Amino acid sequence: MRMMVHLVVHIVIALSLYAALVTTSAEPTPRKANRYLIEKWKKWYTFCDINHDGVISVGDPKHFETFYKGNDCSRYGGRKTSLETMVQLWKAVHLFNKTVISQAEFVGTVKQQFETNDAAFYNLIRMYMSEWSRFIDCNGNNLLSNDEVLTLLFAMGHNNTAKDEELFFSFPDENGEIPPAVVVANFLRFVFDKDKAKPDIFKNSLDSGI
Ligand SMILES: [Ca+2]
Ligand SMILES: [Ca+2]
Repeated sequence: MRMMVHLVVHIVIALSLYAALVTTSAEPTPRKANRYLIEKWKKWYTFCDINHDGVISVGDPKHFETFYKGNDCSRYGGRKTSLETMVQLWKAVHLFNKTVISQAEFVGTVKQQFETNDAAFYNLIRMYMSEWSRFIDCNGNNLLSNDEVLTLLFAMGHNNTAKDEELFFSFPDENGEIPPAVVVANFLRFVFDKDKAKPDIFKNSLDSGI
């Protein structure tokens, strides 16, 4: 009889623990940015200050606009999206359609998007990076060559060839070229992954001072 009572008590405890667990996991958990993400977003801001004047503004995309106007790909198969589209997307993602944005405003807006509008923001960044891949694929072979990536990094004001190549060779490749999906997935990890323990190619590259 005593054993029976013990058994029942154990079952009741186990069931209530299970119920508590189920209730907890069923509750919506709000997404919160952590310090690691905020640190990465600050670096992202610095990376996008293309003309290196300390602030992101409409002056920055002008740099890559001028650069790519002199970089015609039509004889190689061409780009699959236009420079105008890339300028507009760049402004939407980095300026949130303002004319100038401080680092604090940028990080604050990204944080707000991350915490309140995550799926839409995630899809915007994924689409943005996919469009870049389509734009920089000068020979239209659906792979990104060393030359195509280095041209982009130069257009973005990152003129240290050794650092640029270090980034290029960090990606897993297919016969020396990078599938666009690899770049997109790694950039999404850079912007959205809170886990410091996971390797992050873009974070490492920015840390190394690309
Ligand atoms: Ca700037
Ligand atoms: Ca290519």
